[in-house]
Amino acid sequence: MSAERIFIGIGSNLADPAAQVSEAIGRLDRIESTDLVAASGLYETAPWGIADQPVFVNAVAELRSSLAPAALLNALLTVERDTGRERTVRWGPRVIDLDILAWGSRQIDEPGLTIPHPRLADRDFVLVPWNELAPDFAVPGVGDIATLCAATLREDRPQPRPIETVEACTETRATEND
Ligand code: A4P
Ligand code: MG
Repeated sequence: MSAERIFIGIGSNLADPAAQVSEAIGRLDRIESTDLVAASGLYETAPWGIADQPVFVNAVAELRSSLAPAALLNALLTVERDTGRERTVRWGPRVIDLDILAWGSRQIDEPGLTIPHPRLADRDFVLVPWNELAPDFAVPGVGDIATLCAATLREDRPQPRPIETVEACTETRATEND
């Protein structure tokens, strides 16, 4: 397993987005030659790009993998397909969207694969969950996550809001059954 830290952005705004994001995180752990190291909490985030669409749920996961980047991207596209995504409008609603945000210190620019993800510095919905996992991580050619995260928050945009944890629901159910 390579020691490089790999970060994946996860987003959904259709068909029970929080469940889709949780399901996708589970599927990431089942990709061959790949381990899920950590996952951020889930956040409700205002749509970016096309404003007139349902709110998103976003999270970031950290992986280790011995796959090549193109092979991991392929595996992510399979997870997207298996989670029921239908490709429609760019920046439009989607059941699940998985982006490779960064791969250690690598900079890759090939047809169909750009790492680091070119639009990450604009995106509070990526940087806020990422900051939970790796505030000190330096995105090559861009900057460290904590600084990028602070710079991306805007007064004219609602901030990403953490969604309540599943543990809270489990506790409630346990009490009801007593
Ligand atoms: N591709 C190239 N580089 C990468 C990479 N680093 N990771 C190629 C993943 N894919 C990469 O992706 C199109 C192609 O990009 C892939 O097949 C791959 O070969 P896509 O996911 O079908 O395209 P898209 O997602 O419609 O477009 P784009 O520009 O990737 O959109 P984004 O950047 O994913 O943004 N608002 C909130 N609040 N939360 C969101 O999650 N997401 C979007 C989509 C818009 N607004 C949002 C959110
Ligand atoms: Mg995408």
